[in-house]
Amino acid sequence: MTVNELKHTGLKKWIEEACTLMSPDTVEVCNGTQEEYDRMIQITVDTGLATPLNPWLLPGCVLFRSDPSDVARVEARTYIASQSQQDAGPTNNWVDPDTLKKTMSELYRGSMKGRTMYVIPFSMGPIGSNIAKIGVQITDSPYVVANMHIMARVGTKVLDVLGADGFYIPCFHSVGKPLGPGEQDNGKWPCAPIEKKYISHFPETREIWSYGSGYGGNALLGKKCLALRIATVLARDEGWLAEHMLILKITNPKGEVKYITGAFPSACGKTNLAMLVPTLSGWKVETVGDDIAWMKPGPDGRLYAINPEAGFFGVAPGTNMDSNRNAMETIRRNTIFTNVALTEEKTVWWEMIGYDAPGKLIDWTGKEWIQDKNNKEQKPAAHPNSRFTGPAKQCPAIAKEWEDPAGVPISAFLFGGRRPKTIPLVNQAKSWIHGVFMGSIVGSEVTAAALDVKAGTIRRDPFAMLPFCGYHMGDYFKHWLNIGKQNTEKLPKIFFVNWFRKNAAGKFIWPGYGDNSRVLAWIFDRCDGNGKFVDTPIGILPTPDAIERPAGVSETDMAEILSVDIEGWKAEIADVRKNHYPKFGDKLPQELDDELDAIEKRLNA
Ligand code: OXD
Ligand code: MN
Repeated sequence: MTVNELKHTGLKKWIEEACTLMSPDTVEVCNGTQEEYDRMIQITVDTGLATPLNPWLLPGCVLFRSDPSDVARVEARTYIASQSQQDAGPTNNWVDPDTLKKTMSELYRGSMKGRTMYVIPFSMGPIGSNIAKIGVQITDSPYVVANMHIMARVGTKVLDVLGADGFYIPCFHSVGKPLGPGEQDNGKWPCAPIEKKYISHFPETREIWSYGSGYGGNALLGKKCLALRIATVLARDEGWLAEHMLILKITNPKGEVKYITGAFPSACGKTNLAMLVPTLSGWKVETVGDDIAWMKPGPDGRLYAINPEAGFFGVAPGTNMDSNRNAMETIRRNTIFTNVALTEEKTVWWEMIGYDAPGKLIDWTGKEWIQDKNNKEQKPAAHPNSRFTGPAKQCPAIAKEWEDPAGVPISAFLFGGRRPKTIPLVNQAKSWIHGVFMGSIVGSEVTAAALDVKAGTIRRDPFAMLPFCGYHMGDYFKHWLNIGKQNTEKLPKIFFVNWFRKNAAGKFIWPGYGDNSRVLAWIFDRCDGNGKFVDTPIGILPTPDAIERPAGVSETDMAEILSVDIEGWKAEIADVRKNHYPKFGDKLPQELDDELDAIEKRLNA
């Protein structure tokens, strides 16, 4: 389809303006067909950016290696450009929107020279669902087009729903590397230097402008930019929730079903939990989503969730047949790998894939790599943030209702993080406000010393939304409290879980992975008012015999991870009071301050 054939006059005008600014050689409106996907992949193969993988072992799969400056989300270059700085809040970078647009317009000027501008109409959520939203991304990256084909619903069917005057979120994207006459990428991943990368959000006008990066969350604008940062603003204004949450379906041995969502900071095993294979006999877990949940009250007053995405953009290292069999099965075909290592057989390998490197590899930087297990300093063959982009429909554990436009009714919210001490295995909130308090203090131990934070310290990441909330986090807490004022008896129950407690020797006490089903079973029962419990100063905990112990966990271990560490909790409360809550200034809702006082009082009683 050509731009002239578009029915939506606003969209047509927006594309024409973008063309004038960015000067692409040609423009193509994406139709979302397999032919189009195959053509995008072929272009990247022809320009030396993609390596086709072994068609017998990994049919339909390709490997990309990005530029070393373009391997992850760039939080320091991510902006919430609201009219007033106060609205972006203390946890976001802010620039005045007019200033930012001026700066970025200069960068966009001529940025697509020598390239094709692709126009990708996409739906976040099943097409036509009343929870779904439409976006239109323009991009000069065929890699992005192919990834968007997997991660969202794209093409003509979206334009049909948009009609002549429907609402869409306009998303600009350019890798920021125009080509001279006759020039080609020639195997060099196109992007701009770090100081020219901008991932910008304009919450009032619902716009996204991204420049200079071709990677993941910076470039696949439906995901973090639209489905979280812009969607949080829409959700606040329209009375729903846009959250960094997995969605799972759990069935008990009697065949009864519940749906649970869970928010965990990055690198806490969210994808693994969404796809877990229970070790508890008779129980079943299926996947609805692994990263984002959009939830709206349904006609019966319950909250209904959809997964706005259509694929998984998962971290490869650490994914193996034990940690996540379902993910491994999902990515056996039609998958895009980025920055993993290549084997001589033209398959993929990464650290902790479950077996040693099979011979000589090409690492993510394109160099020869031979595994040397005696060399503790050896750099990894796959980048630690290397990824797979795989279609959700290929997941063996995908729930049959994962594309139900009405969504699935949620019974429980989980919050969690990596907490080696103090935080018990599972803790049910006593009330909605207590649950919001739990979400507001989510924290996770910093494991990689690469961050500007000392390894071993706790980085607070409220609701696992720190990099993803499009407005002031204090107002976001208030929004959560407001949601709790409606249909109170139908609201999901809230739980805090912690799979990462360590013993005195520094070893994990709880095995995690499939054994987390034991905790989910208790949560399931608590949603019906069942399950053995004790009421404690910090919340409702299981009795030590309420959760069936997995192999290797002794009675003493269980008592330890289900105990109330009074002194640890006093320190936790003191840390929240001194270092965390003051960040939100007078936007911190009084209810949360009161909750802090109430818990402290109970701990001192
Ligand atoms: C992600 C993240 O990539 O949370 O999903 O960082
Ligand atoms: Mn995420």
